[in-house]
Amino acid sequence: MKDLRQFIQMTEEMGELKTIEGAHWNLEIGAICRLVGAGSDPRALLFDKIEGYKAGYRILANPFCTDKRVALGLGLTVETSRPELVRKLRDKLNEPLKLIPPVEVKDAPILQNVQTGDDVDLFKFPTPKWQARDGGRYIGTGDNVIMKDPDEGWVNVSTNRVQIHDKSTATIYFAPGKHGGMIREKYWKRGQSCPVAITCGSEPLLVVIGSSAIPWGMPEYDYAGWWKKEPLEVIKGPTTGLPIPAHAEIALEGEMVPPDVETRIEGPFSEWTGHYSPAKPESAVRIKCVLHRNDPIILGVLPFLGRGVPYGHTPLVISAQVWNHLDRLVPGVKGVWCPPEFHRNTIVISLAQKYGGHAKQAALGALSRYNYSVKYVIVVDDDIDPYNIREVLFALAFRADPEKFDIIRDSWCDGLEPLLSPFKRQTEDITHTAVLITACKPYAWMKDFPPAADVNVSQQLLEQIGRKFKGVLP
Ligand SMILES: Cc1cc2nc3c(=O)[nH]c(=O)nc-3n(C[C@H](O)[C@H](O)[C@H](O)COP(=O)(O)O)c2cc1C
Ligand SMILES: [Mn+2]
Repeated sequence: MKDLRQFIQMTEEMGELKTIEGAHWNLEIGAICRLVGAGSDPRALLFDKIEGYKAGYRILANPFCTDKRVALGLGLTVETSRPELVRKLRDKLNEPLKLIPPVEVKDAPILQNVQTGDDVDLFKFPTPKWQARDGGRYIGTGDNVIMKDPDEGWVNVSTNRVQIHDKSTATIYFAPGKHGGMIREKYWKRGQSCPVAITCGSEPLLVVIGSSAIPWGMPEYDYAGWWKKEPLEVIKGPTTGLPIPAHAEIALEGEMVPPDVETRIEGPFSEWTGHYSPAKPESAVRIKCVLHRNDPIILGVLPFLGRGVPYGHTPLVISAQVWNHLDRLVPGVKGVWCPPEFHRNTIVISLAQKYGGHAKQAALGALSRYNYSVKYVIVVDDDIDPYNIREVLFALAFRADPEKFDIIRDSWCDGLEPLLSPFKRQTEDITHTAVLITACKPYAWMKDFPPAADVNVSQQLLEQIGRKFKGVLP
């Protein structure tokens, strides 16, 4: 897959696309995304003929609301079973990592339209105001923010929300400790603005990779090359020189000025925590150049859908990364899942306990692989299905002893954490408390633990009552 258009076409072939014409960018598109996303048939939505905009200037939203489309986006064979999908992804991530750098091309769809100087106009795209209390219009949700480390020379690519403020000014939100934010600080410390390119709409894999926890210093484009088994085609950005995917839909080039030069109020934005982020000053991004394909398509990946909608690629990616890590660390891991019901702040590990301390070791291992914004690590026994939230809650109710919860203080979190007090925000103490919960039978007296009630009726009993109550039982 090279671009978003191919994803749209394949989604249509799977019968999972719905085209909607005539919606307004102001709240209507966001409302439709929520309604359809929360419904029984959460199709991908292609908005066209958006009110006040040219036909063909489109938005593709809700790409990842079904596991089938997540699989498609990840480049995996389309599976309907979630455990199978996690297994496929784990296999993929276990392939030997051989980074493949991008190749530069001269001729590319993204160069079909290029505007600079006074011709730059961010409002030429039908950017939605997604939710009622959003601070403005967000062009960047399923996007990529591209920056070069000024010391080390590698290119970071991340997914961050991007708000537009006027014809040529935008803002980007970076959580503390994430690569993009740390790179821009390096420029500011030298008194320089930080060059940046933003793409809004590309093959969805680049959003998956841009939003997954890969190490500092590892260029996401090269990682994408490894994933795809072929180099990503890029152009050299006309004003920044930054590499921009040749098949992206829209690219914005500009610079993030130091905050003492100019800021704009960024947010609020309805976020993955199911709450609005606070509004606060962020560095102004001065857009110098806009590039887009003919009839461009904005990609909308809406974090706010997390409340009420079983959505997203993030639980899959985190689960596969953590499981693979744990398999190298401890025996007996039967499953790892990051239940979407807990958004993405909980990791559940199903474990066949083999020795004292095993459960705690697994919990610590999970937190060492994926720490960011994780609030609960729950270890359950291997008779508990981690994909079944009822089972996990059952284990919490009857096999977790609150007296034995381990509290991890000052843990790394997102600035969007709703529990951050005004004082913590003021002092930039962006941390929270995490808890390790062993919701499993105490190893020391496991053999004496009361047997669990039978969930399944034995085959023999099933046949017996089937015969005896034929015509009586459903
Ligand atoms: C749809 C979506 C939107 C996101 N928006 C932001 C954001 O606005 N700010 C942020 O710091 N992280 C955001 N993230 C999470 C980052 O993409 C993720 O933490 C990533 O690992 C950051 O990459 P980096 O460490 O290379 O900077 C978002 C993730 C997704 C899936
Ligand atoms: Mn990175």
